[in-house]
Amino acid sequence: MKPGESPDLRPPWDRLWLGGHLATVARDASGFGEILDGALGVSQGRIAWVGLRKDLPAPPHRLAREVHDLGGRWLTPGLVDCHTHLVFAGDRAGEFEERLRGASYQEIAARGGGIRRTLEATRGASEEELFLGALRRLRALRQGGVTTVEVKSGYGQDLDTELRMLRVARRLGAEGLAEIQATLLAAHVLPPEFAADRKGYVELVVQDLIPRAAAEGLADAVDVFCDRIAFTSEECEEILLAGKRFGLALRIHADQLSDTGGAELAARLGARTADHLEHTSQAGVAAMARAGTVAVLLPGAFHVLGETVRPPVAAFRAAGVPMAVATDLNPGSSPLACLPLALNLACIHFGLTPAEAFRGATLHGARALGLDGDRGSLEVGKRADLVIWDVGHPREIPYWMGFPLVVEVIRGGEVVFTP
Ligand code: DI6
Ligand code: FE
Repeated sequence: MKPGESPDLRPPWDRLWLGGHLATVARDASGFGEILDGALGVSQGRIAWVGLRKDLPAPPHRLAREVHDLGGRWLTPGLVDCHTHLVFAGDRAGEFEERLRGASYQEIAARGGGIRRTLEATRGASEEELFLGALRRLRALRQGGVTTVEVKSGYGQDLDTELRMLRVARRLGAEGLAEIQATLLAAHVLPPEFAADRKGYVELVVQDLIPRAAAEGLADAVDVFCDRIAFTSEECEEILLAGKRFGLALRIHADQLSDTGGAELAARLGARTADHLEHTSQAGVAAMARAGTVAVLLPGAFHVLGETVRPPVAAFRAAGVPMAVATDLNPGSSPLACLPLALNLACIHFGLTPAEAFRGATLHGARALGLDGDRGSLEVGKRADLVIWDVGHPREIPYWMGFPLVVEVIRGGEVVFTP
């Protein structure tokens, strides 16, 4: 099918799944959007039919070239991990030990460790080394049912390394394991050569980094880390506005370690998401609700850093702010390559219901990437990115911790992974 062409969804379909249950997570369904004893037809990589098996318009073998039996298992949309730092070199297991002995993330950052440490390792790594490391982590994510992943740069903070990281993200996409959206995390940490020249770094980002990444088609979005240990709201605004001029979607690491008005900034600039949000105020929540900003919750970082202040989940819920959940996979604050485990952490630490958490890693995760019209739920016309789970009910997906529950991962109607 060529871009722009609409798929022919009439039978005979390419494939039909039945003999099990569906969690549609459809926009207008509540909870998991369960369909017991359901059926789902796929044509040309798209969902052609979803409903109760008993409502199928003809006997299964007349409807599709291949009929697959779910064996009583559950079929759900493929998971969307909408916030990862998948590309990096080295690890920070030494800092993990330091933090267990009492040092804080902020103290380690202040003495030149933290993100700076990974920046040095990443600058020294070849494209091939970065690619192979990221590929390994992408495989781990896929084992947990992930079919779409956002990948950030941000461990280079110079032209060469940032573009190299983004090229790796594009290569990962071409590999076919999952669809990749690439984000230029232009302002993550102030690089050492600009220690005495913050303005100079912002200029480099605005005048070189963003235009180059956009011109080479290497980035879909631009992100910034707005916090006391990172960049001020003014610096972030200047960078995000530059991204906007080049047609990039906007994201913000907001209010993770302190309330710096990141949520309000995201809302004011029309950012697609504000991420972390542990310290977001009521005013921030209200601004996000008015602007339609997605709240991306990252319980892995909260868990690993032993944080105590939770994001205002009840307020997001009351205000109707869509909540996505992602791994934040990175070597410092969230060495977590399992999205189902992130869902468990979102339930335990942040009080999400299992259904809210699951929606956060499907429909709302897709919305965080501007892709909710195309995937994230089982609805006719959407991409057939699907997962078959060996569970008695989808609430088990956030419930079990570290269990391999995935039986099959399907992308565009094709099986791409079986354990
Ligand atoms: N917040 C985070 O949790 C990650 N980045 C950010 O801005 C941490 C990245 C790292 O520590 O390497
Ligand atoms: Fe992050």
